[in-house]
Amino acid sequence: RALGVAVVGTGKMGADHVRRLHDVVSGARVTAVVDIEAERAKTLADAIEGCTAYTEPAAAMAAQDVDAVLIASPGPAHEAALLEALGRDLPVLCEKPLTPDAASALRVLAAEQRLGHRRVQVGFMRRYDTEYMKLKRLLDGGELGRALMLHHRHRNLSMPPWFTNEMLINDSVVHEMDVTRWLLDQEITAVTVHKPAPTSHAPAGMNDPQFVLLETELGALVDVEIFGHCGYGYQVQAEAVCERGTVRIGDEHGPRLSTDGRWGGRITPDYVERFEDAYDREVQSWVDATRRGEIAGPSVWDGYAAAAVCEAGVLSQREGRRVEVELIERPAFYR
Ligand code: ISE
Repeated sequence: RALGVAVVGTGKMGADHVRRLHDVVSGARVTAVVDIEAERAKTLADAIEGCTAYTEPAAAMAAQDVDAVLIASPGPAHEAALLEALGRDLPVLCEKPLTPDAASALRVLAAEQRLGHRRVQVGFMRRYDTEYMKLKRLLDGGELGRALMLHHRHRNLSMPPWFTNEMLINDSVVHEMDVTRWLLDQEITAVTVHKPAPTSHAPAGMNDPQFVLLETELGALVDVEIFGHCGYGYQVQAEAVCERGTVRIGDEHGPRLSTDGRWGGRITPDYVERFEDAYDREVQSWVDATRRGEIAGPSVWDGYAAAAVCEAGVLSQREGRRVEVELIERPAFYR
């Protein structure tokens, strides 16, 4: 039968995943939606046959028709929902970040290991983006030689009003932390956050943009420009500098138009549109694997490692110094 999914959190991403599970993905149906805002959950549930609205994740997870959980609530709410799902041995797709700090990520790591088998995939969707996948294949193929540096640019049109300085690291740069670890197949060992004079479009107190320097265990250097209020669109680009060549991704999306003495194209306004294909591929592969009784994709270890790097990043952001990343030894369970 189709996988009955409870979607926890129905904000921008959660509502988009409900639509995706309902209209795009095969083999799954949304049987529950959960939100502390009861009305919001009810409106979504009413539009889907056989879907019930809840305000408590635990109540939804206890329902007969719920086989799996997609967590899309804000980061600080993830730990409780993850522990609840693991306690019930339910498969989970958890939006990034896994949790907002290393200690809480370690509690999830411990709970999954106690269960004895992997149940959680972390929503680092860039790993499912076609261009990132091609870049990964190129780097793994070895024809360009060793990767020496990565340059990342991560620009948002603007940020929601509740976005903080720390969230620029924990919710935005966390993506670059994950893709860096994945692309290079190395852990990140140190973080330094630099803060140029902010744009006048940033809210008071926010350092925007920021320039983040990552060091990896085999000595690669990685820079990330995070710009929350660039004001013109959503852009995510990366360049790998290798011994025998360079690769750039994310430069152009969609049709290039020539008219009226000009050429150009449209820049996507947000991540929901820019990474639509990646989200589709991510959720479909989670559903397929889950129905086969398997789990794949970014693991709780990846979520923990990214959280530890974020924690070092937030400290560096606050104290204006280079901070080394502390990781526990990788358990055999996650090898
Ligand atoms: C948002 O939460 C995301 O995850 C997006 O992918 C990221 O680009 C954006 O900066 C975050 O706010």
